Amino acid sequence: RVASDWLARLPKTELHLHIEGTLEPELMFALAERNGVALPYADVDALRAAYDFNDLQSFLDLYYAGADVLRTEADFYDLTRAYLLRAHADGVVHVEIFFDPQTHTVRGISFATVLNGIRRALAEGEREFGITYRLILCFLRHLPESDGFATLEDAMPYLAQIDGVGLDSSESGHPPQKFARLFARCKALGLPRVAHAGEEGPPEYVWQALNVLDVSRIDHGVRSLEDPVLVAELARRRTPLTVCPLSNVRLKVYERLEQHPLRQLLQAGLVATVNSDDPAYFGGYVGENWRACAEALDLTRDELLQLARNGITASWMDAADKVRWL
Ligand code: ES4
Ligand code: ZN
Repeated sequence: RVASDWLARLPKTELHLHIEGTLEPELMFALAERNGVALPYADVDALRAAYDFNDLQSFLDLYYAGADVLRTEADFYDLTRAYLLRAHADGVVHVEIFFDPQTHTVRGISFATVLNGIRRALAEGEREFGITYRLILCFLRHLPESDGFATLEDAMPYLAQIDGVGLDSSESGHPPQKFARLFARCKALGLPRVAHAGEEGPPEYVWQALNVLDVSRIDHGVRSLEDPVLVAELARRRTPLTVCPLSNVRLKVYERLEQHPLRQLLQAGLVATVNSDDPAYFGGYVGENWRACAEALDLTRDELLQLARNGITASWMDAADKVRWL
């Protein structure tokens, strides 16, 4: 068993983190009060008790409802600031954060309000804690591709402040293929691309993310293990997987953490990384994901070091920073 202080000091990255998924019940109630929003829960405990999910969709329903308390630039700043305090405490040196503009613009909140609040906290976090960052705009795949194009239009004045695009929300029934033209447009604009694939969806969705969307990373990707030809291709291309172990257990991709295939991914030669996804909803920030996996899977020092190195390698941080951490 590895020492917990050794694990705590390991330089960590977070490459799969939905900022809306860091909204803790306490902050949700505080923002509801500040903005005059009524929540359908008596208190924080009643809300937390509702975090008992059967699958991805049952989580997403609560996640989108909770995001309704986010209204002003100060709200997005406070949300991101609270997350960065947690990340810093966990020894995170670099974060790549997803945000879902469509969740907010549909409620009449401007793209700039969302972006400015998040970025102000990120810039401050780098000055204060040295946490470097990238920001990734995610398109919601349960909505039509035309909605994604409208969101890309909203983003056009701010492209210099967006480091890449992703694809999230309900996977089943919404294959990457559905967004072929949108991602081609993003590629033409020079935006790096990632996509959630192979979380609940089949290996075929991972193939589409690679070959149709031309992504440089796969978010989740755990179901790739069902297709040996796909595993060989991911290893050959060195395409990183941003794996979220506690998320996978909470959303019942795996019944218990002991059954999580993190070690198998490493042994197959894949660039697997450890991330937290929606930590306020899934019961653990990135440090807890590392600790829980080290324990449940009895990971060795070498395996943990490999995961940490994978996080640096898979990130979009500056080359000089990679050299510094590797
Ligand atoms: C998500 Cl766990 C997960 N999967 C897909 N989309 C998401 N958005 C927020 N969390
Ligand atoms: Zn995710």
